[in-house]
Amino acid sequence: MINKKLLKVMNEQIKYELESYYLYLSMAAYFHSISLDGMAHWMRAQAHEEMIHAMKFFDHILDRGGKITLLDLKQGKTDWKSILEAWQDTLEHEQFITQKINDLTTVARNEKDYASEPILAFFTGEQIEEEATASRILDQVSMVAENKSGIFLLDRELGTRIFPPGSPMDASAAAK
Ligand code: OFO
Repeated sequence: MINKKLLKVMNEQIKYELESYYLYLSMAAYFHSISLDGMAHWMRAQAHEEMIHAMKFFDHILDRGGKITLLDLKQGKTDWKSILEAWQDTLEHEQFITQKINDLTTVARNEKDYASEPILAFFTGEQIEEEATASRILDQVSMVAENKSGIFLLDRELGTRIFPPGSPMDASAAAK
């Protein structure tokens, strides 16, 4: 049985992961609206990953006999002034999620909830990757800044991100 305090923060984490899903879906819409379909594709893949994250916590709670409580999602940002601002928000958001995973780990350790160690170790590693990727793309966007051909090339590169097969988020697969 999952520890009660941990159950509360894990239910909150489902909400944060779903808010991440929403944020990246919103960014995908923003990038589509300015014809940067590669960046939009990258964001759709990121949104797909966030749904998987939410479901990992969802299933962990169920497996351990806990009650799922789906909380209200906060209304997130729906527009950005620039490409740079969107990528800055991406990195900032991932740093926020890393803090939330750290907080979860602290609760689990204080409550001696050892069964949650594998899932929290997975997310600790995942956040290193998420921050590193967002930071690298942000650096590249800053590098090309107002250079339109640089943005065009970066957009093409980001458009090569691979989706898991059959993802409903993959617009190119739906078009086939
Ligand atoms: Fe779930 O890692 Fe990003 O937010």
